[in-house]
Amino acid sequence: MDVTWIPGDADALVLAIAALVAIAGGGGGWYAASRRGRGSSEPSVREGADAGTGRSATATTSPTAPAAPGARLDRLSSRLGGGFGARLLALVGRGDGTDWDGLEEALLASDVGTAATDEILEALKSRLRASSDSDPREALREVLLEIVDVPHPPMNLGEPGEGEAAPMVVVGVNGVGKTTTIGKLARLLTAQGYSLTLGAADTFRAAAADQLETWGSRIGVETVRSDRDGADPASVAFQAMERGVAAGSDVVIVDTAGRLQNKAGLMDELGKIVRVIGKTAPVREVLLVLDATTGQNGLNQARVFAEVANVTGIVLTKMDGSAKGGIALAVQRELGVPIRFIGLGEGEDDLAPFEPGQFVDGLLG
Ligand SMILES: Nc1nc2c(ncn2[C@@H]2O[C@H](COP(=O)(O)OP(=O)(O)OP(=O)(O)O)[C@@H](O)[C@H]2O)c(=O)[nH]1
Ligand SMILES: [Mg+2]
Repeated sequence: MDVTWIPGDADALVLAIAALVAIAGGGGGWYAASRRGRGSSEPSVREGADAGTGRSATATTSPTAPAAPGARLDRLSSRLGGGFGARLLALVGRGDGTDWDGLEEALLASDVGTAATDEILEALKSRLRASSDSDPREALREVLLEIVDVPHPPMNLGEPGEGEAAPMVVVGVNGVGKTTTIGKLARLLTAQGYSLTLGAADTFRAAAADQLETWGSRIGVETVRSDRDGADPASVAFQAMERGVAAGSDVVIVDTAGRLQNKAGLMDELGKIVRVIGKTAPVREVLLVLDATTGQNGLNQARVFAEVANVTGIVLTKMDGSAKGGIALAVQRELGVPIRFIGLGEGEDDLAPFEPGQFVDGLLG
């Protein structure tokens, strides 16, 4: 469901405050007062070279060159799937040699989900029956590829150098890897020539903004933040957009909190963020981050987020530690939006653009 937003009184107040802060160049007491212990009246915009001081500085480049995006999934493929492919392959044989019950169990245990499991079993049966000497591995490869190979139009971020300040919002429950993914993604996009601004709209705790700022600092991109726990996330998002436009950034990536336990609260907060960003430019991408180790629970989260925000893409994190990687086979068909990236570790280059063929080959080992 797309969320349509009709500003209410509370929203009008948020916008009014955000606009006041912007007009005053951050000099209004509200935002400045939210900055812990600096006594400065400037908005809390920091750049890589000067993280922590609040001063503006020329962004530095990352000390190490990022790994090439296209080769990442190949490089990291040995971390994929936790033996998922090997378990399936052990059950599939030529002719009548397939243990269909065992295969169904293995698929369900890996959180492929019932609908995708049925589809895989049916497709595999017809392939193996069509020819008694079909190569079981190749048949399984083709069937899995059919499941994951859905249309992947490019992300709607414009071209590097256009300076459109295309807003991207990153959502997901707490701990799934949102902030880490933004750091890795910022490094990847920077390597592709995009200039970025980061917005720390997870204001639930200052440490969340610190974490994002540390990534920004390492990569050499600006992070816009408030140091006050509980500051209005939508105001920070607004500030990030303003700064992104002023700096001529190509993309503004906004981090969000994942702690809202109920749908109404989530809808309220994400809605405000999207709406306030939309005052500057409509949100282009909403990336939903899912922790692959949570399996079906992750799918349930995905359904809720898809209802409250117009999710345009999925990032599956922790595929390196997941024996339940089958979620990758279920989630695209469930949500109807493409997997964009796969997280395969905690390192700065351990995020790979999703490519169906490489992914299935990696799964099957
Ligand atoms: N192994 C592995 N760990 C990951 C991956 N992505 C993130 N993590 C780890 O997961 C933990 C949580 O990551 P965060 O980025 O802080 O998660 P978050 O969603 O921002 O969490 P909150 O801000 O609390 O909502 C960190 O220890 C990350 O290093 C991944 O792809 N693989
Ligand atoms: Mg976070």
